[in-house]
Amino acid sequence: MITSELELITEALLKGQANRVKTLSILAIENGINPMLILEKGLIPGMDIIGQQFRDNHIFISDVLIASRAMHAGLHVIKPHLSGSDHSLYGKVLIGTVAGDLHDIGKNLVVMLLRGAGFEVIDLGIDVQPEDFAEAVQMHHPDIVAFSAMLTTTLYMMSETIRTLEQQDLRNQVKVIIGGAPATCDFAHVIKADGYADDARSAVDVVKNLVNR
Ligand code: B12
Repeated sequence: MITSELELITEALLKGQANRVKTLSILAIENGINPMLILEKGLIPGMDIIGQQFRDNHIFISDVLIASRAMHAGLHVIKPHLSGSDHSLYGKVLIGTVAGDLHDIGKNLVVMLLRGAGFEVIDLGIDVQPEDFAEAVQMHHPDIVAFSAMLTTTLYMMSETIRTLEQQDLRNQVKVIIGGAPATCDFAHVIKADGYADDARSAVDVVKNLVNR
């Protein structure tokens, strides 16, 4: 029963039906389905298929945009249920998608789960210039700075941003973690980041470990 409800969400996302994804997600929540299950078994599988179809040139970028709008409609519904407001704050995380990169679905998931786990998260959004990260570090004094990138061509902006933090004597005040499809643990070592995670759930674990250290 639950499976079919989740499959309907995936199906609606694949068709780019934002309103239907929204309605089905509301229904699923009302029926007591765990929001994490809606995310992992309904919404993300849809985006995975869209990614595959885009890679294989079966759909156009406009189709991807329409599907990601539907994804956001679902995320909007489950967000309040993932991010409880009564959590105590464990630490402060500053996050953004690096300069030149407009992908934010994965980053937004990381934001949601971190907030759900009780962290204060300052989200700088997409296409964040190194100087803007640095300015935000000075302003907000986060424990962790998190970079997201989805393009191989924007990965190097992570090291650029770290360099900017170093130049402004801010690097030793924060831990840096990275993520996004082209990022790897090895790359994190190369650019001397403090942590890497390949999905939003493990991002929470990595942040918890670094804050506790
Ligand atoms: C949706 C999408 C878009 C949308 C973005 C909408 C949006 N608001 O984000 C639009 C249509 C705008 C887009 C544009 C482009 N895209 Co695009 N896009 C995708 C697509 C299909 C899905 C990405 C996604 O949202 N995945 C779902 C989320 C949940 O997964 P995720 O992002 O990986 O995030 C998870 C983890 O990586 C991790 N994570 C993410 N961030 C962080 C951060 C931290 C700190 C941590 C710890 C973890 C973490 O946790 C997340 C949740 O578990 C991918 C294909 C794919 N399969 O990934 C291509 C893809 C990323 N795009 C690609 C390309 C080429 C482009 C364009 C250049 C296309 C073009 N010719 O114009 C432009 C670039 C625009 C720009 N300057 O950024 C390529 C990149 C290839 C490469 N290796 O560089 C991909 C891989 C498609 C492909 N195979 O060709 N795209």
